[in-house]
Amino acid sequence: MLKGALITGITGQDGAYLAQLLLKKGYKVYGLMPRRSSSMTWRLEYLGIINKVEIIEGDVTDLSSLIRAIKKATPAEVYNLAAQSFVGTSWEQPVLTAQITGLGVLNILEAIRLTDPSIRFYQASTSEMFGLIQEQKQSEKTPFYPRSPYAVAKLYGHWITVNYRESFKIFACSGILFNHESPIRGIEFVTRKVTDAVARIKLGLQKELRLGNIDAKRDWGFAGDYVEAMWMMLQQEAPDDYVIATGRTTTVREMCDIAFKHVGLFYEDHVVVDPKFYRPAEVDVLLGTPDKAKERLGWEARTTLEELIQMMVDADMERVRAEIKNL
Ligand code: NAP
Ligand code: G4F
Repeated sequence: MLKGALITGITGQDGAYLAQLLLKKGYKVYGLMPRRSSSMTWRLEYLGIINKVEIIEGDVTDLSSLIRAIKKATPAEVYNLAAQSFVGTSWEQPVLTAQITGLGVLNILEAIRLTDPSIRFYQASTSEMFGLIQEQKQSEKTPFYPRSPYAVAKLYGHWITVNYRESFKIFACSGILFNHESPIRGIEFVTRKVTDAVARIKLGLQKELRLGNIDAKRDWGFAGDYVEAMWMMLQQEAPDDYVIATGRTTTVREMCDIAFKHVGLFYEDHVVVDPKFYRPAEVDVLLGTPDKAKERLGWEARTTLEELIQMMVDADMERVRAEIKNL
């Protein structure tokens, strides 16, 4: 019988790449999907795996649906990638963010505890938990200082994962992942907002790009590399927490420069700073130290920021060209 994995958030960026990876490794892949008024499966279609995964209806805020999903899939591994994951929205919908991104983790851990505590569990934690950074380079030992309702909810998810590992001996790992992007990144996040705009400007559909704080710095990697680390964590002898990052930090401004130059444009001619996109509390800089992941998991980022942004611009150029053709 094939080894089973259940992925919450399978329709998101990481869920789609992780499903693709696990299928390649021979897993039977199940994905939890909340009911939506329209289909959200475009990423699974983009990667050509929509017919290879089994979707189970459910929601991380509904414990009974999680218990049913686990009973149906009988997975060896559960990856919790579901979240209200956009930091900006977490100030507009803080309660919902806490329910999904925070308490959702507890619901899954409870479902595992009540059904099969031998299931291995991965929690999608985040560098946003470091927020107002307490050390220049953030590692597993750096104290947290969350700066948004999203980051506070994620901190709860992180600690409840650690607590269930220590309390009930559940094989639970928390991956503290720094920003990771791809051609299937949500359009609301800054990298994809930029690469989509670059394509539209180059092809004559748009003239300017309005952004918020372009001096913010992030440690950006490729999502395809990062989902490998998630799987690796669950294959170890003992559960643990790991920082996953590239070890390089770059401003939004420099990222724009890479994206615009790739198609022969200059960001200075098109980017307009608009305070509308400033956040009530900003995370100015993030820079991770992936040393533990390299040493224990043998993981390191393979894709450079230049390769990543160019890959995203190329994919958006292709999309926008197709859009124009269909006009
Ligand atoms: P994403 O694209 O926003 O995907 C989030 C997924 O969660 C979507 O499939 C979404 O479904 C689903 N979801 C939302 N509410 C749900 C609910 N109540 N029940 C079940 N599923 C629900 O995020 P991502 O970039 O793939 O990130 C994956 C995870 O890693 C998230 O937990 C995120 O917070 C965390 N993370 C991401 C990064 C990053 O840089 N990408 C870094 C660190 C941590 P719908 O689309 O239908 O709403
Ligand atoms: O792309 P962002 O929205 O990502 P952010 O806030 O760092 O969060 C992402 O990464 C986290 C990991 O650290 C994840 F946990 C989280 O789920 C998500 O995937 O913004 C990046 C930076 C911020 O400093 C923001 O203020 O870009 C700045 N920025 C400047 N102008 C902008 C914009 N961000 C967005 N989304 N839109 C702008 O116009």
